[in-house]
Amino acid sequence: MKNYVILISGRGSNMQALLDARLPGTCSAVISNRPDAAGLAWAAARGVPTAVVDHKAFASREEFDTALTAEIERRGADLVLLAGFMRVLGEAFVRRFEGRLVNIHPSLLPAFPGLHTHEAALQTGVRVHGCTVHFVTPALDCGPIIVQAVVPVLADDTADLLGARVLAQEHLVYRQAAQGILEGRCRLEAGRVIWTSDTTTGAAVLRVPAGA
Ligand code: NHR
Ligand code: GAR
Repeated sequence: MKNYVILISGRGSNMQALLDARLPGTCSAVISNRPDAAGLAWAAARGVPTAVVDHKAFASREEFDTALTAEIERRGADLVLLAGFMRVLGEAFVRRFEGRLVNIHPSLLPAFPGLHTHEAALQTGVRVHGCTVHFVTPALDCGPIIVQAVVPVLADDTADLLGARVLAQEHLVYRQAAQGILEGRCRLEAGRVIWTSDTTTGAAVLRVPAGA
């Protein structure tokens, strides 16, 4: 069985969805850069080891990245899943975990990288929005795409309503991506995502919920 770690900064609903999915692997730790992240208590209550690497305790981003690397490697992780993790990671960190470092981003990349994606989608007036699971590369929110889900943008949407619609899909596609990687059906090869076996059809990697 492979080991994976989940990196969080806050609520941890994506972390919960991953842990509830009973993935084919062992979660060796949930690690937060914020000591007060609500997700830590939930993971601990489930018997999952937790750790904090507080970014405020380090003088530079590089030192934080080094401490985070040490914590992850101490847990022996084959896969690192960013789940609402809010610190930009440096090139050395990303290179070290290349091909086994994955993020979920709350927009249909390459649209709306960065923060406040639901506000940006409403502001821009797009009719579809969604989320993206991608391998992490040094360039923020630009890595090779594993799976996406779309949702409609509705007439009376607020950022909260739209965000909740996206979040429900995040929980589904993140477990799909993590399962594929842990089972060896999805991998990064020469900067492209290769899905094998039953997931080679478009339907498997683009999730369109009923009503979208
Ligand atoms: N690191 C790299 N190198 N590449 C990516 O693609 C990354 C990454 C680190 C995190 C998640 C990402 C997202 O899905 C992610 C992808 C944080 C920020 C940010 O600006 C931007 C994007 C993402 C995560 N963070 C501020 C910072 O100064 C802090 C904001 C805060 O603490 O609230 O690091 O959107
Ligand atoms: C999720 O919507 C996730 O996609 C997003 O933050 C939320 C975290 O929720 N991630 C980012 O914006 C990364 N910059 P969660 O803690 O309940 O999973």
